[in-house]
Parts: sequence; structure tokens; C-alpha cells
Amino acid sequence: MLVGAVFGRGSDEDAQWSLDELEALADTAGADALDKVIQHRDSPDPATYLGKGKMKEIIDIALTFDADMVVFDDELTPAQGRNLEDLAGVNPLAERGLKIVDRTGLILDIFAQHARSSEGKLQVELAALTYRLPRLRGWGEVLSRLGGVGTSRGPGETQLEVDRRAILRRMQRVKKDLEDIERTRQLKRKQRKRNAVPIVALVGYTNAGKSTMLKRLTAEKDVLVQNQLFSTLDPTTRRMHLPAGNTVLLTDTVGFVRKLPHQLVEAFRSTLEEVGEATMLLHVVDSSGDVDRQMDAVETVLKEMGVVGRPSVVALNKADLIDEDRLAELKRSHPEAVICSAATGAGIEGLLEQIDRELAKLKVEVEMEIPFDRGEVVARIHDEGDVLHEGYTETGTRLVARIPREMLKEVEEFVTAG
Ligand SMILES: Nc1nc2c(ncn2[C@@H]2O[C@H](COP(=O)(O)OP(=O)(O)OP(=O)(O)O)[C@@H](O)[C@H]2O)c(=O)[nH]1
Ligand SMILES: [Mg+2]
Repeated sequence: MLVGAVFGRGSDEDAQWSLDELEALADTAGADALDKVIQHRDSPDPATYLGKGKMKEIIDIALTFDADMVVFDDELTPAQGRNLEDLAGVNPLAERGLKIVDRTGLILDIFAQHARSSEGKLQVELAALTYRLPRLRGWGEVLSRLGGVGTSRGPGETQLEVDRRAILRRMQRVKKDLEDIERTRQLKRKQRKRNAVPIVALVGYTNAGKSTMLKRLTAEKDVLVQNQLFSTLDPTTRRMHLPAGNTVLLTDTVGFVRKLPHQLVEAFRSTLEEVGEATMLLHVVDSSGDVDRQMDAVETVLKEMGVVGRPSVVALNKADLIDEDRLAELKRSHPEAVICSAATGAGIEGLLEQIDRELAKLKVEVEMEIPFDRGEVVARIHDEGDVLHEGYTETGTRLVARIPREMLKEVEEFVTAG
């Protein structure tokens, strides 16, 4: 049973879309939705999320249907979770029977199923532990899940305290391991920066076709593409050659949804930093879905990560799935976007050209020394770039300036650093 809510003056349409998304998430996690309910309220009930009466009703229906879970389209507070479990008379540790699950728990489950690399696994574990810590009920559940963490209870210690302690210890360990991995990653990043190769990060709603796009644009064969949410968790970076002769690095990473659990954003911070460090974003959108809602969700997560105003190219992907009318409509509503299909290759040339054009516009900071007899170069840099510092040596003008990348070739011979 999937349960959504509209609070205050929230929109029904948003709630419906969010609940459909929850259904897709449940499906990815391997669950089938029996029924979907949306309830209107002024605000969440602090004790039971929806009113107690309504909750009893929903739980009764769930029991009648012999449902395995009631899934909430929101993160429940630990108290709400406990109260709802009590209301449903469930034992959260029993193998069978009704379970109370929230959106965060569901997403964490999917991430746990999909984590491949050791870093991905650690990140998911950290997020899961952070989520579980305030939700412990102290029946030794943690210990069995963590497998063999010391079970000895100190004098006067309750099982709950033992569990908490074990979790905290494990969290510390995981954080430390992640820090070690992060150091290596930073080293790599520094190297890349020194090589000054622009980085283009694929961003987009989960299942929009980012990995398929990476495959298409880099002729990379070893990329996991699945019709599932969150199939990619680990960043993959490949070289991409552009028609104008530029080479960039293209990075594919985890997809976004609305209300991406903050524990995950936190745990995946270093992975998501790949996006933050990118020169440019390639935003992949599924044109056969709700384009604006996907784009909004992605913008929101980017903003949470502090990535704003980054140059980007929007690819309206899966164009092979839409009809003429829709195509015309999208062209009108999103004139800046490139309509294409990573699957068939249609429109990909245009996409590459657009990336080239956007890259050419980007400015790079360089330090130059220009001989006095080349005054016209200095003048052009003043015209087209931002001069940060200007001074003179015996032989010429010393400039520190941000210039459009396309000017680099012309002034190459004068560059002293950058
Ligand atoms: N018809 C069609 N299907 C596509 C296209 N691009 C991707 N797909 C399909 O869409 C599904 C998702 O593709 P992925 O490339 O895995 O999407 P993703 O954005 O990497 O997804 P996550 O990593 O799960 O967030 C797969 O079944 C792809 O085959 C396209 O242009 N047309
Ligand atoms: Mg992917």
C-alpha cells in the first residue's frame, strides 16, 4: 500500500506525481503496489503522520489485502514510525507480516541493492546507519544485521545501549574508510585540474538515460544500463572527443529524484562533488516523461549541493519515444534544449556541437606576457575577457585575465601560466 499526503495548500498533482514516483521506486525495490492512497490534511500529525483514525483504516485495508508493507511518500519521524508500527501491531523484526516503510527507507534499500564498488557500499552503509540510529527499538536487530559485532553487554547496560554503541562505532569506522578513499580521489582530481581538461558531468533524473548517453558519447561498452531507478551509483569518467577537436572528460554518476534522502546526499557528498567540480553540466531529461518536473527535481538537488549557475546543456533524451506533436511542443517550450536519442543516436551530432559551443564561451584564467608591439592582442583581451591584473615588464604587458576558451589558441604563445 502506498500512502501520500497533500498538506495545507499543496497541489494534488504534485502529490500524485510524487506517489507515481514512489511506485516506480517500490517497483525497483521489487515490490508491487496493491493500492495508492492520497490524504488531505493541514499538516502532518506529529504522532501518526496522518490522523489516527485514517491510519487505522489504511492499516486495516493493508491487512485485508495481505499486504507486506505500507510505504509512506515521506520520511517519517522515528516517533511516527514507532507509533505506526504499534498501531499496526507489527513486530518490525519478524520475517513476515506487515511492515511500515518510509520513502527514505525504500530509497536506502534500493541503494543497498545497487551498490557495487567498495566506496558505494560504504556510502550506503553510512547513510543507512545514520537513518537507523534514532529508530532503534533495541531487540538486538542491529547486532544481527551488522553480523558479529561484540554482543557482550556491560553491567547495567540495556540491549538498546549496546546496539547504539555498536552502530556509533561502526559509523566511525565507515567514515574513516571513506575519508581514505576520498583522499585518493582528491589527488586524482588535482591531477585532472592540472591537466586543465574540462569536465562535463552528466546529471539528471534517475532513469533519464545518463549512462546510455555516456555509452553513446564515448563509445564505452562497459557501462551498466538498466530500466531501473538508481542503477548507477559509482561515478564513471571517460574521455570524450568533440567535433571541434576538444577533448573533455565526461562523468556519469548517481541519478536524482525528488526528496532525495538527506542522509544519502550527505553520504554521497564526495561522489556528488564530481558534479560540483564540473566545468559544465550535461542535463539529461527523459522527453517521454514529465520534463519540467524532472528538471525541477534535479535543479532542487543541485541547489542543495550548492551547484548554481553552472553552464549547462540540456538534452531531451528518448526522442524516439515521442510523437510529432510532442516534439513540436518541446521545441517551443524548451528552445535551448537539444532533442536527441541516446539509444538510436538521433540528434547526437547536434548535442556534441552544442557542447562545443558552450565550452568555447567558457572563460579560463591565464597569465600572459604580451610584447609591446602586439598591442592589438591586449586590446582584444580587454574587449572579450575580464582583466584581473595588468602590469608591465621591460619587454611587454603582463596580464592575468579570464578569457573565452576559444581565444586560448590565439594567445597560446604568450601564456606564462594557467
Ligand atoms: N527508447 C529509449 N530508451 C532509452 C534511451 N536512452 C536510455 N534509454 C533506456 O532508459 C533506461 C534507463 O537508461 P540508463 O542509461 O540506465 O539511465 P540512467 O539515467 O543512467 O539511470 P540511473 O543510473 O538508474 O539513474 C534503459 O532501459 C535505457 O535502455 C533513448 O534514447 N530511447
Ligand atoms: Mg545510470
